Amino acid sequence: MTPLATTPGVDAPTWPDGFAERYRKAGYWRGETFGGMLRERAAAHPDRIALVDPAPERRTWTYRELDERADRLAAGFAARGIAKGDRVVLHLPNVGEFFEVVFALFRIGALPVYALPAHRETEIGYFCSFTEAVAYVIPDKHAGFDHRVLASRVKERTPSLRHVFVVGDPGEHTALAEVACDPSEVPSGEGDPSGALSCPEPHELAFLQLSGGTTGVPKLIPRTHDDYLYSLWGSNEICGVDADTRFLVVLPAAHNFPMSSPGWLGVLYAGGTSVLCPGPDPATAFPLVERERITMTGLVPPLALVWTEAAPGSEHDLSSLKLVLVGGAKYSEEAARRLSPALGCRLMQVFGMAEGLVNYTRLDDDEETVVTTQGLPISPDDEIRIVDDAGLDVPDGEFGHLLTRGPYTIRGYWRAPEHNATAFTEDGFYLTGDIVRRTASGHLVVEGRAKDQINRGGEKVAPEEVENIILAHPSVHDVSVVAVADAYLGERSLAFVILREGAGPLKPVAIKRFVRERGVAAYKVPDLVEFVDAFPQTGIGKVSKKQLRSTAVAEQH
Ligand code: OOB
Repeated sequence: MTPLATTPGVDAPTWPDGFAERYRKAGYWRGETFGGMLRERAAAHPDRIALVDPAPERRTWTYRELDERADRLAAGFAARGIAKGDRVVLHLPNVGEFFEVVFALFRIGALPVYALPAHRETEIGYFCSFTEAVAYVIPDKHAGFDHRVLASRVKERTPSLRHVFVVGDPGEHTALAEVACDPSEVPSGEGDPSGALSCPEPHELAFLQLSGGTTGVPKLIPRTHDDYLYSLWGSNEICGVDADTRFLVVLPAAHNFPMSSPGWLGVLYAGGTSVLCPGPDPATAFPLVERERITMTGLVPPLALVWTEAAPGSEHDLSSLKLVLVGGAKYSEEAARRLSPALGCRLMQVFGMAEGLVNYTRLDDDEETVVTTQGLPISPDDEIRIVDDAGLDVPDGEFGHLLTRGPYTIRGYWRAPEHNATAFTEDGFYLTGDIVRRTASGHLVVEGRAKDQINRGGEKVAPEEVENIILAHPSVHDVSVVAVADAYLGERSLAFVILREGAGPLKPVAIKRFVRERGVAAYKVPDLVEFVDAFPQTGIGKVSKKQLRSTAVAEQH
């Protein structure tokens, strides 16, 4: 067994030297950094449009503008003492400033921690304290929610958190608009973004992504410049992304799928244009597709369904659309078959994970393959194992647990040695928790999941996290949260609750309200609540979630 290497400052197991060398030699890891990538693109085609933020009034960023603004913001961050390796929790919706901040942080080697717009105080408080973040970046208000109030509360109890930067009206915090300064004003040695000292190395961390999660708290995923950049240009080759690509960022820009598969980062890598979509519904997105001549986008299955249904009757010209990627959750074959005719473009299925491995159906796959499989890995060096419960490889065509290792799949979560011991094999394979089979052509078909997780149309819920919250309710004795089938989302969540003896009758809504009031992302509030007297048990006395799930399914029909 090869011992896992740990790069100082990375705080997580990383690729052993032999592997790293192999990935460099094979040309996967090209020794680039994100900061350097933008600088090169800005020099090569300064006046091309990199970004369009259409709302409330249309703003654009050329490659040169994005590069210069990132430099000025990097200088401002450095002047405030934000330095290489520092963590910064980024909690912005799809607005242009998101990209300025990300590239400013890349440039000084500070690490964005990508929170999702739906996250609330519980998640944000945890990200800030666990990562010992020095800064938190927010909008003033978004979707009716005042982020400044949340920020004040989190700042009060997080000693490391020195700065809150606000896009818009800052209230008691600092306006992001006031942070940027001339790079020459920053004394050298304090992270001058143009100075070599502060520049991250390609093998170092670029950012921390969030895991979908199966445990009480989400795990953080450390991605390096080398490995993530490979997933970008590898995706670009498969999806045909080039300088003419006009990508609509429909899903939250902070999620791995719209970021890198091939996503807005892939499109920037190729010199194309990303257009930010203020909302995912056809009424918002279709006019933008027409006006901005969008060629490509990425959707989760429930959205793909809504778009498929809305397109035929739409008055908008969607003919610029060439490719729609669908992934994040299982896309039913029937729904997949209807997409291309309705939208007049190609479909590509994506089965990926923030931990690394991404599979795509290919542009030259026949229709059957595109609608019935979840694709092939990006890299010839993505190692795929499909094993039975005993860990033995199963033959092609049979279902088993998917294990993977490769040039852009992490070898361990950030600061989580105990969890890493069970989430990875000793020889570095990541246990994805997905049940798949491999077809004769090597395509993977996702059949289900062994991990305790609910996939609400691409939004991942860790039952344990929700159970812990509900257990804090004074009337609750025990709780078990499971997935139930749902025609639109694929799955939704059901909390089975056993009340304490003597506790008065409770309505489902009281449990839902209790969860919501704890300040968590709305998608974690159980969709359904059912009160029961006892849970079915397994042979060794554990709660049988399998049996609970089947009870629920039976009751739905
Ligand atoms: C993407 O990333 P995550 O980290 O939010 O979730 C990963 C998990 C996978 O392990 C699998 O359980 C599920 O989401 N999943 C799919 C799927 N794509 C993801 N299950 C069935 N069919 C699919 N097509 O979700 C993600 C990251 C990059 C690209 C695309 C999706």
